[in-house]
Amino acid sequence: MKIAIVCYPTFGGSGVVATELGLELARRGHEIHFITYRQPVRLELLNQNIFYHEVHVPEYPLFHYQPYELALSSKLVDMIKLHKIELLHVHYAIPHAYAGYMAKKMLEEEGIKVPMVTTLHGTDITLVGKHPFYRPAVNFSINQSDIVTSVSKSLRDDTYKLFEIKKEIEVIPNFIEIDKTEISKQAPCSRSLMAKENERIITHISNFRKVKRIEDVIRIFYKVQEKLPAKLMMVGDGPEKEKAEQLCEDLNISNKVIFFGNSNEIDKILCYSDLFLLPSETESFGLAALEAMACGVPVISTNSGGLPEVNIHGKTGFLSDVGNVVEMSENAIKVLENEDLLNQFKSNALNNATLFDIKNILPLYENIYNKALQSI
Ligand code: GMT
Repeated sequence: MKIAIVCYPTFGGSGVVATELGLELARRGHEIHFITYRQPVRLELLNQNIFYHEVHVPEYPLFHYQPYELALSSKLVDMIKLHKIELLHVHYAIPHAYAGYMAKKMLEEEGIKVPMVTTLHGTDITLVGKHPFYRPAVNFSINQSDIVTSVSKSLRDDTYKLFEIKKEIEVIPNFIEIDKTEISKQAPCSRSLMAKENERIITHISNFRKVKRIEDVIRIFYKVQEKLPAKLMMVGDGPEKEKAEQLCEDLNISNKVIFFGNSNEIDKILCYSDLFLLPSETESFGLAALEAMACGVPVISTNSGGLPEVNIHGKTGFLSDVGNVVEMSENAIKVLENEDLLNQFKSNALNNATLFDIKNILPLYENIYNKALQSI
């Protein structure tokens, strides 16, 4: 199949999922065209069957806001015609499904029919999409998609609650490439560079937005390091990072916390981690938690959104109500101070992650694509 993928090219989970999906589809012989404003962070261009088309938005001083949706839909029309693309897969309702719908309509004028699959990722629904300023457009674009998928049951249910959706939403969970993590596990793990032998290593990875409750990460760690020797690895960048660094100074734990910034070496950091913290306000899925589990790292998280579908309470980690820092730190200590329990959780985490291996999930997308092609 010739497929166009539209996504956000940033470090966010949706961009990662879209990129990894495209790469695996290309390996299976499909021709994949990424169409976005920057090369996606995990996209290696020197792959067979991979193409990247950049959307340029010309700056014009008259406009207060430059019209990205217009540039994207025009680029979609041009690329779909030029490369005879058969199917459009947009990740994120805002603004991709909206721009995709316009592209479809323009193409229809020329007698070209291209089905559109829309994958909902969370922020486009539970955080931004439901805002009254966007809601009608999001509602419309979802209903106009030929097939709609969501990354968790929880996100599917939220979408039905928040919008008037007339279509069936199919759940296709996010995935991990187990083979790749197995290969990276063979590389030497430089744990000794980061912590002493007797110290436990706790890790958090995110884009440091408010929804990630970074302060809770620091406060959980604060309580843990009072009970046992530990280090905290903070990976990622975003608006809450400076505040987090300040809080570490105020709590006098800066010497135990390492801020890495954005990193392309997540596996190398996870290889020496003993525990992963994800105390988010909401999380449609929690791809970062799954990536940690695939490296055998148990997870202490909240029970919000789709997290219980990934992190199994009492098995791969523990779940708590949002903001319950005391319980999350007690659970962290429980796992970290008992070597046998920690090892049991590590192996459970890895086993559960294998259920989300790309090999199991990719055929679900291929089925959806075939269904979409038959629907037009
Ligand atoms: O919240 C993020 O870290 C980024 C965000 C995005 O918009 O890319 O992630 C969303 O999509 C990911 C991939 O499907 C999910 O794993 C995240 O849980 C989801 N974030 C939220 O729902 C807040």
